[in-house]
Amino acid sequence: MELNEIIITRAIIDRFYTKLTDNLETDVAIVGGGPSGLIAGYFLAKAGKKVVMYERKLSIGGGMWGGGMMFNEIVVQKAALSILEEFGIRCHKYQENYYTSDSVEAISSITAGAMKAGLTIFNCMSMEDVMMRTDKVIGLVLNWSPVQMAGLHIDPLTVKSSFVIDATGHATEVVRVVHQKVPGKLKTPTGEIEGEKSMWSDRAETLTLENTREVFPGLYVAGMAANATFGGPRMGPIFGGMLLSGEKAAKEILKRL
Ligand code: 48H
Repeated sequence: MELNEIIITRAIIDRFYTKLTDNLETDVAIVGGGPSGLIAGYFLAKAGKKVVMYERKLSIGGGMWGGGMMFNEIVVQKAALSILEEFGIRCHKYQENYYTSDSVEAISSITAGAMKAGLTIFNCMSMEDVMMRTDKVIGLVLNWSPVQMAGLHIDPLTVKSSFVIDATGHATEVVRVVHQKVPGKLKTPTGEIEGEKSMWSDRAETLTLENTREVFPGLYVAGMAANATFGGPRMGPIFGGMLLSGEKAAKEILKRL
């Protein structure tokens, strides 16, 4: 049978339109497709929740692809091994409490696992604002990343969700937007963004987990964004904290859905 270009085009438009309209109102909207966001999405979707992720870049995976300084291996401590196992990711015991995995295998397996569990991902889309009702985040304001990159003056569209997770990594973009709109109202010690501190792997890994919580009504932080919001240090290319943070964000939100 001869292939028809218009059917190919129609198939893409129809399917994408369905995916888009199916996700205008969700339980959870995750901004950022790095390891913490993907793990949060996986556990929420696995629990049967309607969960959608928006990632600015074409590729999903955030800072995990590059391992440490483009040496594409990651280190994971024992506490997070169960998460690697959940996705069938192979790991190598380097020494007691230090395990390594190929970063490409890790992020591609997590992405596939999360999608198969039910997570919907939109790539090339960026959060540029949030939707709020009297001091509560109730959704996201989105635009195509290429629109932002080109600096075009094109109005965004809006989606609604019961909870939003800021998993935008070091940039902490959702929290920054909220802070800009309602300064001094974050649930941090100062009400402001505390800011990421210098490298201290051990402390950072513990604090990442502690800092994974609601920072403003309706808005949770996970991964590096949690540390930057609450003033934790960075940890370098050890990823257990990111994985466990995603899991904790999902568990905390599940208690409230
Ligand atoms: C849509 C956005 C927007 C936006 C950003 O940086 P990530 O990998 O995030 P985490 O927290 O899951 O993982 C952090 C880890 O990769 C890391 O950097 C570590 C462990 N560093 C330690 C150290 O010492 O440096 O992913 C965040 C994702 C990226 O893909 C961005 O493109 C995306 O969020 N993003 N997506 N709308 N406004 N802002």
